[in-house]
Amino acid sequence: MSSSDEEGGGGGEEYLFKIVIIGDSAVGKSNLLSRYARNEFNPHSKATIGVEFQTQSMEIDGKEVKAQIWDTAGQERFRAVTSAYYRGAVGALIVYDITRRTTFDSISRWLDELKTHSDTTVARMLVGNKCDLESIRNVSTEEGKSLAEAEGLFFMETSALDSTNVKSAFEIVIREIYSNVSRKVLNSDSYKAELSLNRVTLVKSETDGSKQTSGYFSCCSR
Ligand SMILES: Nc1nc2c(ncn2[C@@H]2O[C@H](COP(=O)(O)OP(=O)(O)OP(=O)(O)O)[C@@H](O)[C@H]2O)c(=O)[nH]1
Ligand SMILES: [Mg+2]
Repeated sequence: MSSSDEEGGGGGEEYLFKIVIIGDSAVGKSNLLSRYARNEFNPHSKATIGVEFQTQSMEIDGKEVKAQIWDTAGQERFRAVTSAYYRGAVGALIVYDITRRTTFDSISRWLDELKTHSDTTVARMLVGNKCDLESIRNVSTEEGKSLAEAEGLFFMETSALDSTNVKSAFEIVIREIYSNVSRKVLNSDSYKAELSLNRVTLVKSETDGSKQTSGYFSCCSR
């Protein structure tokens, strides 16, 4: 046993959430992650091979919440074992490129794959990346929004290049996971066991009135 339960101590609680980034090759998954975790952008980034992850912390309700964010290849031939990639994920960013319609058409396939491999509630955000490239836009904000509405996803348009909405996109997902974990579920033993396997610690039973609205829309073309 490592850190034991502390009654009323207020310290001791630790949260670690696994989040996956998925979407076609070259939509900007790796750059979204490097922008969020290291504030870096690489205009010449190479296609990802295999799997990488970065851990980033934020504070919610005075608690440190860590997100372990996984990035993999959009290209089938470079992908590592798919089920391992998704295992234990409680959040997902599903990314397309607003300048390439084919990447938007692939979203339903990515959603299916996510559904097939996930074993628990996953906080999902549809991300239309590269919104700095307005002049060659090929998918309208409205289309993104309505797909998100139809599928029950959060939605944002982002730019890893100029940083628009990158932090918000990740943080909304992290907050949603946090609220999923601290809100419902506390009655289900199997769910608890599952979460602790995934190294997510549950808050004792806390009546958290601050419910987040689902459907959080934002985009950069205001
Ligand atoms: N203009 C613009 N270019 C971007 C943006 N995000 C990424 N790019 C560029 O798009 C290309 C692909 O970006 P990556 O982050 O490597 O794409 P990926 O989704 O990780 O690709 P795979 O690893 O093959 O799945 C690179 O040339 C990036 O510089 C963005 O927000 N705006
Ligand atoms: Mg990549």
